[in-house]
Amino acid sequence: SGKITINGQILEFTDEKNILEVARKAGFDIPTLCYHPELTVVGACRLCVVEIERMGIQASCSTAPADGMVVFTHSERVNKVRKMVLELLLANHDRECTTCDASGSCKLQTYSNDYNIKRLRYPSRTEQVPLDTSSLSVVRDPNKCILCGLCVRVCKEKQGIGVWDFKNRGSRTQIIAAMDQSLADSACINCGQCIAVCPCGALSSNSSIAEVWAAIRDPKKTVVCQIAPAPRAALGEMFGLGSVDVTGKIVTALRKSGFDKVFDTVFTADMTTVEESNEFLGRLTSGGKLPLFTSCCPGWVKYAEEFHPELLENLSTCRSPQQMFGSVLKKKYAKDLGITPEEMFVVSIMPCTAKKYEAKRPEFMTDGVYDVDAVLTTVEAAQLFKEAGILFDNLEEGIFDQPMEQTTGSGVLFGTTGGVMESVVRYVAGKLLNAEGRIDVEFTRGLDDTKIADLNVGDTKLTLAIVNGLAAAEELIKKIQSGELEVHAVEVMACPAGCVGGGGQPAQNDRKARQCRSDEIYNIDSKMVLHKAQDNEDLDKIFQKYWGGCCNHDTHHDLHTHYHA
Ligand code: HC1
Ligand code: SF4
Repeated sequence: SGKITINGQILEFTDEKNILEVARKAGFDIPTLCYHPELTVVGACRLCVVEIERMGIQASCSTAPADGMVVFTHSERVNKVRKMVLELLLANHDRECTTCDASGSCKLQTYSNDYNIKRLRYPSRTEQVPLDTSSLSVVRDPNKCILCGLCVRVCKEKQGIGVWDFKNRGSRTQIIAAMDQSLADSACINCGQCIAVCPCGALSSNSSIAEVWAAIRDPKKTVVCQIAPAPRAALGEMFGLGSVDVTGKIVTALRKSGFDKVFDTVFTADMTTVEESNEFLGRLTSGGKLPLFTSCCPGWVKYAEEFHPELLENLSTCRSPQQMFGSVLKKKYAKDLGITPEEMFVVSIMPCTAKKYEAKRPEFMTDGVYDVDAVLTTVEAAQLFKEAGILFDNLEEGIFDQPMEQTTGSGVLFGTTGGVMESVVRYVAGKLLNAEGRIDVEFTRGLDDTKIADLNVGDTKLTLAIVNGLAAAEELIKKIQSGELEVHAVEVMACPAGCVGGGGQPAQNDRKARQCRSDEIYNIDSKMVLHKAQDNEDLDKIFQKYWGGCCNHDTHHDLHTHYHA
């Protein structure tokens, strides 16, 4: 700690790691491209330079504050360097901003405007290289890459995978998927976290908007939508509303866009809770494989398949809520409507790019057609509403369709890290203790990447673990496999903070945004009437009507699966 002078203002600093963080706290935003507060610092882009007395021009991301330092963050010299850095980057960057997915959220675009770059002194690149569109989830446009390396670092440091790598040196430097493979052939688990950190549109989601419009415009298709838990607390950000609950507005926007039926994935999140909790209780009492790992996150499932085939028996056999809904709609509800699975087109709105991959897994089909036909990320859904000319902020609140309308707060919690575990605990506690009404669980909450707690439910002693981020999951798995830790159940979500931090969520997917969305998820739960999955009466009726009850041979056939190596 000590005192530092920034732009003539004397400030105290304590544990800030670098001048950049001190300056931002003091109200001066220093531009950055290769810096991310949650990743290692490389100081490569030089945009964050500041002028320090007696030290000259230095990168503020990699310079620690020291007592007595005198710093200028926006002096003439500093801004001149920044402009030069931006101009050089722009010379090498495909400037097709009008057709770019990142337009409006691109940091290079924003800074070029902020620093008044009006004319470029350097010729722009002429050579265009092909895009990698092999992945169902992530598209890479090398022409827009500025080599900041954030994708390389997030994949290695947060997911422990390391799909991206640098190749060559100097002016020939490129970023490639390891061993020059296409992304689809790599170990990528489709989480989209590299999209979330990409500052300038080199990585984007593989958009499904065109397919969805084609289905809406096809008179032979009944188009049904389901909305995941997490987008309801984030989609409003795309329309300047902040991280507030926009569930009702999304329902209305979907109807106005031409969707025939609108359902809530929270309904099948409740369904998952019922099936998975009973699976868990069954394994506990009959000596089945433990710990039980959740399997609703398709990024985690693919990670387990790639790196931990020995754990696949531990994964819950429950399909994810997205796929349970797909199955209910194509196998059962289509019949109620008097149409074939092929005549129904199921769209889901998900915070997640891996859900696009999950939807195309061969195990999730009915009569030769996919249960879920297209997945729109939160961002893509907002783009579709914009294309439909919908004035989102003024929309009235719509309600979901019968007969799967009722939902509980526990299903909404799926959208944030710890939420699936809390739902299971509420269900199990409610069932074993015959408890009525609300049951709150504390240890499940908060955005830490690993949470472990012991819990007594009546006479049953449980040790439960929750992780988000696959690097953290890997650490936990090591502890379990070495015998250092004994747990009964583990919730794994690949993305930071769980689905609210998914790779398909709006830009500004940082810690603060994730916290706001997560807070709103708990807020929605607290405003709802019901809080445990077993209290969902529509769900009971649907279980009765379609399978003669829950957790039986027939629900197993339609709502479960089996992951193998
Ligand atoms: Fe999720 Fe799930 S919570 S995986 O994070 O279990 O994507 O939101 O839809 O399927 O319900 C995502 C979110 C989502 C599923 C549910
Ligand atoms: Fe790595 Fe996830 Fe990006 Fe795939 S989508 S490259 S796993 S960060």
